[in-house]
Amino acid sequence: MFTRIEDFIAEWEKEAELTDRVLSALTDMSLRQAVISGRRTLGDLAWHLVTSVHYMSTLGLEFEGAELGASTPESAEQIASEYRRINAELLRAMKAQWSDDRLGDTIAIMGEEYRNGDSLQYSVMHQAHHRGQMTVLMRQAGLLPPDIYGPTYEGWVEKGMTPLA
Ligand code: NI
Repeated sequence: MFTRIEDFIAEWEKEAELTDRVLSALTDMSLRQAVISGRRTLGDLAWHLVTSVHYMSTLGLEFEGAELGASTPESAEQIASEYRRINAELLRAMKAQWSDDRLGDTIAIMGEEYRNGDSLQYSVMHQAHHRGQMTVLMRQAGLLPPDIYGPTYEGWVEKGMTPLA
C-alpha cells in the first residue's frame, strides 16, 4: 500500500512511461488484433487502460476522464494522446486535492472496503497486467513490443546475447 502521495506519483510516472511506450508502438491496423475471435482487441485493451485511469475518481479525486461511453477509437495516436492527457489530469488532481492522510481512508468499492493506498497499488498492477496482454497481441499483429522491464527477444539478439527462450 502507498502511504505517501509522492511515492505513488514517482511509481505511477515510471509505469505510465512504460504504458506510453506500448501505446506509442501501436498502429491503427493493429488495434483490431484479438487473441481469439470475439474477445477484446488490442485496441480495446489500450482504450481500457486509458479509461481505467479515471476509475481513480471513485476514490474521490475530481478530474476529467475520457468522454463518457466513448467507444474504442480507430486511431492509435488518439488513444496514446488521450492516455497522456488523462494521466496528466490525474496527477494534477492528486497533487492539488489530496494529502497523504487520504491514502489511509477506506472507501467501499463493490461492497468491500479498500484503503485508497491499496487501491492505488491495485491501479499500478492492473495497468501492468493489461500491458502484458497487449505485448502478446502486438506480436500477433506483427509489431515489435518495446522493452518494458527488460529487453525483448530482439533486444537480446542486438546485444549479441542469447535470448531466454
Ligand atoms: Ni481491467
